[in-house]
Amino acid sequence: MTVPCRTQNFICVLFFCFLDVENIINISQFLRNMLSKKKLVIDFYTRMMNKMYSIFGDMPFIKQYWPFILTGFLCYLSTRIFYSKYASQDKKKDIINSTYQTPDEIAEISENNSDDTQNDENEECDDDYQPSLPSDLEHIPLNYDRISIDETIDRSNEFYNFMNLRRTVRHFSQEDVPIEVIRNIIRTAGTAPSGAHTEPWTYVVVHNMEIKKQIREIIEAEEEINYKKRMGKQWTTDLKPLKTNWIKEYLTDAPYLILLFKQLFSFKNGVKRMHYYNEISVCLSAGLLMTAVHYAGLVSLTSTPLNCGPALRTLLNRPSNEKLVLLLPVGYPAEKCLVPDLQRKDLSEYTIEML
Ligand code: IYR
Repeated sequence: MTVPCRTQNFICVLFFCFLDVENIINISQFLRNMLSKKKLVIDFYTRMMNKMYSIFGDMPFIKQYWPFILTGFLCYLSTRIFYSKYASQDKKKDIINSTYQTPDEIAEISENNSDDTQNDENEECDDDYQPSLPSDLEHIPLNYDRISIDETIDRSNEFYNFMNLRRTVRHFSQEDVPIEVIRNIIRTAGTAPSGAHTEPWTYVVVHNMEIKKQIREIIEAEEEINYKKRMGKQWTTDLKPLKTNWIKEYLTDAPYLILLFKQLFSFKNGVKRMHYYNEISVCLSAGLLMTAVHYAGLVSLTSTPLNCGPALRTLLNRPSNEKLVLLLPVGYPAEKCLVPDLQRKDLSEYTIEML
């Protein structure tokens, strides 16, 4: 049977459409896998060739024009290879520009890109890996005291009422706070859960006025550009009711500045330790820190100094595997401290109950 010329053309077009970037990558990965299993490859190749011959044997168009089709395909392939080479160079640039991805980020399938391929590492032998925690880590009984349901209800209510009093403060008293209090607050923050118990946080506590002044200089200079040029009209308009700007007296008024860095990875006994979910872990720790500050009768501000991370990291001598996440001034509120009269959303506005 002879396949019509138009159908053969259609098959060629389909073939090229099918070979988009992802498919080229998939095919090359597939070929690499196959090469590691030579016998399978030979079998597969023989079967493919027989199949191709039986298909194309009945297609005079393809039979006649195969050199053009092949040339077209090779041109297509070299363009793709050229493209992916540049894409991988861009990727390297991204790493240098610190868009370093941890294994959890690599493993995550984005919402609009369903991908069931496994992380390449999974194909390696299990013996190549050693856990960061001891492999014979003991599991012990939970230290837990059960309280009555009435007490649970009372405590949850009391704690909510207490936490509801927490306010973000931008006007600090210069009154000092014992370092012991700050240490206990950070100890509390250190009880946060973290990815694979990697505890990927570094808390830098600054009390020294000279360093606080330098931090303020760096932040005010950068925030002035942020507010005037980078943040945009909508953002600065949204911030107007909160009366924030690039002048940040709290950076020298508050007795303590706590700078929280996320550690992307670390080294333990010369072995690199991956810090999974490091940003989430650090944010959980920050939540506990804020709670502990409030419980200790102090106030804080969870500030995110935009574009100041590298300069502050350098000033504070932190290594390049650490990135600044938050800066919190901590202390007592100024005597005539004002806060914006904000209302919190009602529970029903941000909760969906499926009871
Ligand atoms: N980081 C700036 C701007 C800022 C941004 C947000 I979103 C705020 O809620 C508050 C301030 C600053 O600290 O002024």
